[in-house]
Order: sequence, then C-alpha cells, then structure tokens
Amino acid sequence: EAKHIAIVGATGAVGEEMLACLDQRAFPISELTLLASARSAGKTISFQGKDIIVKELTHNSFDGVDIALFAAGGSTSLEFAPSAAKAGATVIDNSSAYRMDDEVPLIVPEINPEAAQQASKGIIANPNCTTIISLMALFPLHKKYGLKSIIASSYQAVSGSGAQGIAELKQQCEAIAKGEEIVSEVYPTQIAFNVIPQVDVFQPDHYTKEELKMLNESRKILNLPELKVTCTCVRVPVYRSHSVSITAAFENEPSVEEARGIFANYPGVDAKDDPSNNLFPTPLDTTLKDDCLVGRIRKDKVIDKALALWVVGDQVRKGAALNAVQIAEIL
Ligand code: 2RA
Repeated sequence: EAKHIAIVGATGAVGEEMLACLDQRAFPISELTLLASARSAGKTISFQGKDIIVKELTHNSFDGVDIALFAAGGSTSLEFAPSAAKAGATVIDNSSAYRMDDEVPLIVPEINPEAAQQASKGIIANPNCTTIISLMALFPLHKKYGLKSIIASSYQAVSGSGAQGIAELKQQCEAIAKGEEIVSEVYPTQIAFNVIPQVDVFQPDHYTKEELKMLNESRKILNLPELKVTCTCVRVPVYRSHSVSITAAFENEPSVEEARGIFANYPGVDAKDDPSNNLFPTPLDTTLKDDCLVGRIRKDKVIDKALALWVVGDQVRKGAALNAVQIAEIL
C-alpha cells in the first residue's frame, strides 16, 4: 500500500535522482516530505504535477514517515537517521556513515535483498557507487565460478562529488575554451583534461577511503570475509558514469562466452561486448540509464582462473538513487 516517503537532501544531485526514480517507477506514495538544510529550505520542487515546498530538516521532521531516504552526507545521517528511526521510519542511507555497522544491512537488491529484514536499528545502508557498479558485474560471475579476488582500477565521474563536482568540470571546460582562469575547489588540481588518482582521503596504508570501501563493502555484501581486493580509484573528467577495469579471479575456470551469456540473463546488467565490431560500453552509454554494461571480457593473461573485464554504470542512478529506491521497493 502507499507509503509516506521523506527525502533528506532533496535538492542535491542524488536527492533529485531519487525523486525521478520514484516517479518513473510509479512508487506508491501517500505523502512526500522533502527535507534539506536551512540554506536550501523554502525551495519548491514539482513532483507528479504538485509543487512541494522543501522544509528545513529537524529531529521532528519524521512523524508518520514510513521510509526516509537520506542523501545529504555522512554527518547529516549520523545526526538525524536515529531520530527518523525512532519516529518509526525505515532509513535508507546513501552515505558511508552506517555501512560497516554490524546491525545495519548493506544492500544491492540484485545481490542480497533478504538482508533488508535484518535492519535492527531501522537503518539500511546503500553501498558506495563504485562498489555497486563493480558488484553488478562480479556477483553473477561469483554465483557461477566462486569469486576469490578482485584487482580493480576505477574511472570515476565528477557526479560522485555531487552537483559541485559537475559544476567544477563544466566551469573548467568553458574557462579553458575561452582562455580564462579555472576554479579548482572540489578537487586538489585541475580535473578538466586531466585524471586525479585520489578519491576521498588517504589512509595510513596509502590507500584512499574510496579504495578501502571497495574491499570492505564487497566482503560484507557478498558475505565473503576472505575476499581479496586491490583497488585504485581515479577521478576522470566524465559527468555521470563510473567505469571500472577489473581482473577477477575465481575458484573455478571461467569462460568468456559463458560470462557474456550470464550477463545477458541477469537483471540490472547487460553485456556490450563484441571486439570484432569494436563494441564495448562507455560512460555515455549508461548515463541516465538503469542497467550497468559489461565489455572487454577476456581471460586474464597474468592470473589463473581469472577474467579481465570493463563495467560501466550511472553513478547517480544505479550507483546511488536507483539502488536506494529499489531497496525501498523491497520494503
Ligand atoms: C565518489 N564514490 O565518487 C564517491 C562518493 N559518491 O566521489
């Protein structure tokens, strides 16, 4: 039956995409509460022909709310998610705040939907976008061959840094075209016509938090505590889709042809892989789309029982908003 939905961070890139997904998937909504910081409160957002005024987020914003979608960063989730849960809402949190909490399920609906029933705190965590997109390719292969290790390099869109990341790339491209000064506030150096091998902060082992998310979140979602992962996360001048180059090693010998067939028959992912016709997926193929696309599938030349592959997915959609709305659909 219809639900009272709240979106925290309704004016951000992910919040806006959550509204688009709820509308496009005809989610049964009895009432919609849009919440944001004082700075963004007062704005009007139209949804299904009705104008809704964005309210300022407080600890009392959740009376009667059935599902609260959070997309406003980790500190906001840490401060307000418990209040939403206490008010009786189930929280689906897009931030990293609760992902590694043992009492909080970490869910990709195509992989571990059953875990949604164990939300003992009333909070469910949405995984990191790069993890979701990578596992959309790796889980179907894991079911067939038994995943043992991942070596990955990501090519991450600026949308991962929210609306300001998108704006920074746009500003720099236009400024460079006009021979004007560029602005670098979101990233440590120019992102236009460049690549930056840093996403999130460095840890003592010289990996970034983004790279360790791929390791820790993959182990939790797949329930593979022994899974080995090395990841290099790179920011690239692309607007909305993340790409990930992966070598995945398995218990059993994988086959390229079989892998293509597996993707073609698995929900949420498809193969675009025909080297003889130069067919492979690029970020422009998946932007604004639901499915992740896999190509460049081949036997790895270094590691035994391993496939090398390339997976692409829309970071704002399947990487964040769509995955969260699909979790809400499970509820
Ligand atoms: C990024 N995955 O791409 C991180 C957070 N969305 O910046």
